[in-house]
Amino acid sequence: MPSQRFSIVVVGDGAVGKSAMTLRFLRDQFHDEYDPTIEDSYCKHVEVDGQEYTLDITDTAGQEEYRGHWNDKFMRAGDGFICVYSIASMGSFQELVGFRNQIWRAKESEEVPIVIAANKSDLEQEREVESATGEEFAKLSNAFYIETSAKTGFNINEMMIELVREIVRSRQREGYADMQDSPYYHEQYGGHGFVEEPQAHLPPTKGYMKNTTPAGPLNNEEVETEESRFCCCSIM
Ligand SMILES: Nc1nc2c(ncn2[C@@H]2O[C@H](COP(=O)(O)OP(=O)(O)O)[C@@H](O)[C@H]2O)c(=O)[nH]1
Ligand SMILES: [Mg+2]
Repeated sequence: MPSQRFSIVVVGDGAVGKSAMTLRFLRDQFHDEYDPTIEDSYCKHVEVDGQEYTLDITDTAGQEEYRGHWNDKFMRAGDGFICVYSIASMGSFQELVGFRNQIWRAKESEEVPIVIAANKSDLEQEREVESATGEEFAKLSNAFYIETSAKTGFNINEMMIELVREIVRSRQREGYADMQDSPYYHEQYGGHGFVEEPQAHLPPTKGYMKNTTPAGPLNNEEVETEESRFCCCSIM
């Protein structure tokens, strides 16, 4: 099957680690310096569950101040979202409701592929947000919860794998709904009775990832060609 292209947007309060997570995922690197103004889009090929995907990742910055009327249009273009907070900052967790609501509003749906990333899990001593609190919020947001550390690399690849799976599942649900709308479906099934959902073959992944073993191999490769730079590494 040809590679599918997904647009991923990383949002969250300033200094929670959005850029560090993006850099860890793209290059497996971590830097300590903090530049709150950097915002960029990157492109990377990954393989998840035997299928290739091209991910266009936008690492957002600086929208915190004018979020109210910021860029619903730009959010609408996202296929999946990583909502990041720091476990060492209750304030950054409280900010997530606003980001999530903005995503829901832009997408006109509460069933959006979202991963809630509780970052800086290496700072256990400074923890202000309990795992259960983050998990509960994820449940209320129809989202996947995962604890990560850009510093150590803990669960960064897994976070992206789960987001890709969420997007795939959501597409399959949409396809299934379209199928139910089609005259063919009614002819075939009479619009009732049990039909196996197309996503049933995917392993169940809803749940809590902290301290679990890696979700599986991720063959990823940052795309370096001129063409891809041109098409997906624009500065937003
Ligand atoms: N200890 C720790 N520090 C982190 C982690 N992720 C980011 N940081 C640091 O937090 C600061 C802000 O990170 P940055 O990625 O620039 O935040 P952004 O504003 O959300 O993009 C930087 O000094 C990073 O080095 C992490 O997982 N653990
Ligand atoms: Mg940043």
